[in-house]
Amino acid sequence: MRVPNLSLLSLAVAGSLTAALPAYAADWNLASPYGDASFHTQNTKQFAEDVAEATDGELNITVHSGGSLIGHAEIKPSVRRGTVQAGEVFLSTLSNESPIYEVDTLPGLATSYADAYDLWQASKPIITQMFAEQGLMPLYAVPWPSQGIYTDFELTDASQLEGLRVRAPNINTQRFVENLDGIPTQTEESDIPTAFSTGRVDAMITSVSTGDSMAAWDYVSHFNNANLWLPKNIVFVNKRAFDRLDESSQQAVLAAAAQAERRGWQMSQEDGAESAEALEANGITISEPSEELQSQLQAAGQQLFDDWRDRAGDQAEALVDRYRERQAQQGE
Ligand code: PCA
Repeated sequence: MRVPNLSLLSLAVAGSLTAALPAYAADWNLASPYGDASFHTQNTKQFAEDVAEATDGELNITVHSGGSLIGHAEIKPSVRRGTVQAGEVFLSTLSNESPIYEVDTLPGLATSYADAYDLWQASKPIITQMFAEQGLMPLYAVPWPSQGIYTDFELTDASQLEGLRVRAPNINTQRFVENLDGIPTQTEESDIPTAFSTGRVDAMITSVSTGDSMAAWDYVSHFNNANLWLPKNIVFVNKRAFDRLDESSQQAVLAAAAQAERRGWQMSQEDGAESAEALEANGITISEPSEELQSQLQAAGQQLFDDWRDRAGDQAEALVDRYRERQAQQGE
């Protein structure tokens, strides 16, 4: 009996397989802490669809929402290692790395979408550089609607916050709560319902969007539209994974990212308006801060800003100067 030459046979099989495959196909995983109810996740899923379409399926990005693949704090380290190719995080949670990441949670600095966009333009070069030093590349950033205060009573005076356990999504919000003599608790968005139902928190600071997706009306009755700041999510990729794509796929990713950024800023505004309506429809009273409360919040905010300045360093100061210059030029 003649024994077939196995090595030649396997070469032939391998050859025909290669010929059947497109030039290069890649599958990326993108991890996000936010659930499917969030407009951020909807935008990121649309981004993934746009990339698949533009590359004719050669780059498939699977979005793992709601922290289902990895927890929020592990997303950036995992993308750095390359165990997942892309991620989305709440930018200000990186503040333990640098005060640069706190600029979009500084009270009174940028409280409209136009100002927040200027601040992002002023921040982008330095954030891109800091990400590049870690082998990462930002794709786009999108703000949440402005942050306000949810309570189960009508908030008219900051003294009502004394001793209250207030849920906060990042360190600067925690500091802000401390400046108001409240007791801050850092809680992920997805843990909000449990935090309230187990009595771990009495109040929270977040946007109308998160209040709506987390059914705030189950736990609180009032939203004070304090308009503290418009913090952003950032979507980014492992640079080695990006470099491995062929040129046309790289272009497709960048084009879809630019489109996702434009769409996301629009969605944030629309979702803000719709979420406010949904909150009211479910019985939440929305009010603007009284003059008294406004000046108390401003004082707590000023303290936060001054403390930030003390630890910010030259690069962070330069960023704020760049932002102010942009604003001054536009005002001319
Ligand atoms: N929602 C997220 C981040 C900011 C926001 O509006 C949260 O509260 O966790």
